[in-house]
Amino acid sequence: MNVRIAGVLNVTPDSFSDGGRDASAAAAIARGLTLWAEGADWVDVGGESTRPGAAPVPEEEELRRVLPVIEGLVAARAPVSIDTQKLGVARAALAAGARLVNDVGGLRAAGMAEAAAEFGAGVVIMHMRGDPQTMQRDTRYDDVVDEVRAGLERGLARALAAGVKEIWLDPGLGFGKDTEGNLTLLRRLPELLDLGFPLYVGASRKRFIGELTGRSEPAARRFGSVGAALAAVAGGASAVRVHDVAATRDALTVFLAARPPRVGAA
Ligand code: HH2
Repeated sequence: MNVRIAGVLNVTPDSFSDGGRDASAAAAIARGLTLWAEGADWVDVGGESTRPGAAPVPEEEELRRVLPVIEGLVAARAPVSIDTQKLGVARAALAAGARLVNDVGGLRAAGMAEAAAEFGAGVVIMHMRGDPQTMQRDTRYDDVVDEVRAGLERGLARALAAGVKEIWLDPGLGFGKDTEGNLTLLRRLPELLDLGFPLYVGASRKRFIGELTGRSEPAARRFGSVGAALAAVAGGASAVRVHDVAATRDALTVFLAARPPRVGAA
């Protein structure tokens, strides 16, 4: 299957989507290995919740959460990405063997792109308006796709200048976007393909899926999340970031085998 799946592993006591279930390192490593066995191409390890309104976590605490987990996963040969906005955390994770920096800050932190290049790692550049504490205060856009594109272009320029070889672009669903903004981004995702880099989309268990399906409990948004992953891939995404790896993998396998070829595609 040529669509990649990043399995979400939140090592946080306050994450919205799995309620901090993975808070102890051993449990988190076991959960990460399960995601990998279920068909994740890599495990996305994060130690700071980015849900709307979440308080920032000090660097030492974030490191304390994620490093033992990354070390355990790398020792078991599971491919790992580090979900962080902090240069110090990214560097430590890369030194421990992470292969990809997933930065919801879009490489805003000085030195982030250079660190990825230095370690020969890839980057996921995500668009976010403001930061998690403020991002849902204003979710109006003149044109959400244009603004996301402009933000991604800024991150892309940093990555290219630093010499990063593997670059993914992510519209940042839910990061300063309301339900209509998220749906507009999914419907118009093909427009972002013009940027010339593969698209990575994280819709899994997000609030807009709860709004569409009437499911307030994040874990109950699994089927809606699979629907969003299929929509993202139909729109041209090459990677999806999901909590429910087995369900997404099966759905994508069938979807990719059965979908009609794109009009005009080679
Ligand atoms: N979404 C979340 C976290 N990291 N990274 C990328 N590239 N794209 C996303 O859409 C994205 C992301 C938020 O989801 P989750 O990890 O489930 O929650 P929390 O941040 O509360 O841990």
